[in-house]
Amino acid sequence: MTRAFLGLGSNLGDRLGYLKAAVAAIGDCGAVSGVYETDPVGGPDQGQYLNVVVELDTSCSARDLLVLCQALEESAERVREVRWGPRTLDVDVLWVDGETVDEPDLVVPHPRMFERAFVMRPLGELAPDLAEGWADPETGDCRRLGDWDQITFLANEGAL
Ligand code: A4P
Ligand code: MG
Repeated sequence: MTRAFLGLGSNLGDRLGYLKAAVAAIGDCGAVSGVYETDPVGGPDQGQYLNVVVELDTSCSARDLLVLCQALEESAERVREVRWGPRTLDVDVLWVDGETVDEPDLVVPHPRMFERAFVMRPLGELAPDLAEGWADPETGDCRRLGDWDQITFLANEGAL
């Protein structure tokens, strides 16, 4: 079994609902980071994202995980219009212990993860070893709303 991390983001429609459905579908989630509300990085003018990072303990390769990511995005009825544009759900393969891939449709570790607070802050909660020495570029807002269980509980209660 190998430790792997996926990054999830949503900034369209029922953002938390899309994240919850994806986390439920992943099933063998080891742990889910806190939920962050973040200013969009790149792309056109668009709403704030909710971002989380999920840890897996898996026998899947990075390529198997890409297939999973794309299936999750499809379940969220994601429509690809513009690169870095608004989306119901984006799921990226961030990191797979001991594996690097550099192919046209798959690059792991994710090439932009180390520049992004919306990845590194939640990732650092689950994997301090991967975030060691990382300096927050402080580009835009990246606010921790709460623990995953707490935020999903409050949403179920209608308090969010
Ligand atoms: N691809 C290559 N490597 C990977 C990987 N490690 N994981 C390919 C997932 N996909 C990977 O992605 C385009 C192609 O990347 C896929 O076909 C896949 O084969 P996409 O999801 O279709 O398009 P995209 O997400 O718009 O482009 P890209 O370049 O993946 O963007 P990023 O880097 O994922 O950034 N701001 C905030 N605050 N929060 C966010 O979550 N996300 C993005 C997307 C931009 N700004 C954001 C956020
Ligand atoms: Mg993507």
